[in-house]
Amino acid sequence: MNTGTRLLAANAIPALALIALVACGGGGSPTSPPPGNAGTGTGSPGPSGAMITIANGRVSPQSVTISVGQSVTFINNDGRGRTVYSNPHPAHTDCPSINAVASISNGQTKLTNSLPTARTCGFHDHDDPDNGLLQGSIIIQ
Ligand SMILES: [Cu+2]
Repeated sequence: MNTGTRLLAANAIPALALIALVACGGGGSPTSPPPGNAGTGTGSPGPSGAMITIANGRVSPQSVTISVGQSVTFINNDGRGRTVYSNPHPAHTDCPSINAVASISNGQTKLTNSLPTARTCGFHDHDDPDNGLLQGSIIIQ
């Protein structure tokens, strides 16, 4: 008798899991973010340790140095919207704190989140990812 009951219970679990999966099938699955939005970054901004301006189709300066825990300020004066994300394109996984900038409209100022690790982080314009003028690096030390 016990064996039969156990078999029934074992069969019931996958069936319930399947029902749960189907029930969650609606929009907004966390496993499939929209392109370009992978890794919006966690945490919050730290004190700004450097400033990067986007103007005339390029970022300036292309390399800045900050201390561990600081943020970088991005200013867009390029006359059009830009998108700032961590390398590598399109995964944006190296330094998710940079992804807090994301879309930045003309005239807007945005901060990265606090960069918590001593390393060098590359970034790019997600809508023009191969344009070297819109790429740069943040050295965290
Ligand atoms: Cu990208």
